[in-house]
Amino acid sequence: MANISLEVWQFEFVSHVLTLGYAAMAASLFFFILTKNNSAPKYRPSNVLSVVVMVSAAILLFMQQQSWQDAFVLNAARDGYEATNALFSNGFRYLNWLIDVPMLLIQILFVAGITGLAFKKYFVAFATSGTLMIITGYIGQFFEPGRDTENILWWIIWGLISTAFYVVVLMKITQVIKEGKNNMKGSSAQPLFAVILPLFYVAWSIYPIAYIVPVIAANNADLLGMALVLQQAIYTIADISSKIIYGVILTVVATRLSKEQGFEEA
Ligand code: RET
Repeated sequence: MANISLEVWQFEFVSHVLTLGYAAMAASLFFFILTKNNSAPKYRPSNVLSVVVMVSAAILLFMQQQSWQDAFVLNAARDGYEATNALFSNGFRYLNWLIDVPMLLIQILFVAGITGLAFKKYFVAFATSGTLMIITGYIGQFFEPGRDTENILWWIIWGLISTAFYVVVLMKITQVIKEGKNNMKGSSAQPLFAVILPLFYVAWSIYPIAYIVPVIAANNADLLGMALVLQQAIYTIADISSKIIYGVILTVVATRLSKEQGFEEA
């Protein structure tokens, strides 16, 4: 990466955070496989989609960690890291989101009990707005401050276009959670399902915050290392919340609903 040197702790901290990210996805993969049959067949696609999300995230976050290792090298005095000729970017993350965002949005439909025409409508809306949100953000990150192709104006414009699609996602998911709560009236699973709304708003909104973090280094290149540390830590927290915690809640809700409906595990 161009002209960035890192303190030893900065390099190591990001290495550890990125490793935590893919290890958590690999571990949770087993949770989602092993709990699939705890719920009735109609709810199981939610677990199956969590499995898809985990595999894709574990592989792409591993690649993200490798690219971090390749981008910096310990200096001769062993008191800092210097940039190599390899680039570090968040590119792998965006590829991961391209797969995971539509999956995460669609998996909740199965647990919320949305069927028929409504299912098809939400499916199409989530797949298109989710994908467009990520593709436009992906274009924008090429212009991020600190990159060789930096261009603040284009970075902001693509970020705003992406935000427009994000607003659509938020509106639709709010409706889905409301409908799901109605479908769960009288069930002990309803309060837990309701927790997904604030969780979703917080966890998903962390991503655009991480997108703008490099702004702190726009006028001060000394802060580029700090921006990288913050951005990678924030993305990892967001990933664990939006994929694992969300998926576990959906699994527990589906298991409770199944039990209440008389489903007995074979
Ligand atoms: C971008 C670009 C800047 C504007 C906005 C963004 C939103 C990103 C979101 C990502 C969610 C990702 C998830 C991944 C899970 O695997 C693209 C950063 C609004 C909301 C949930």
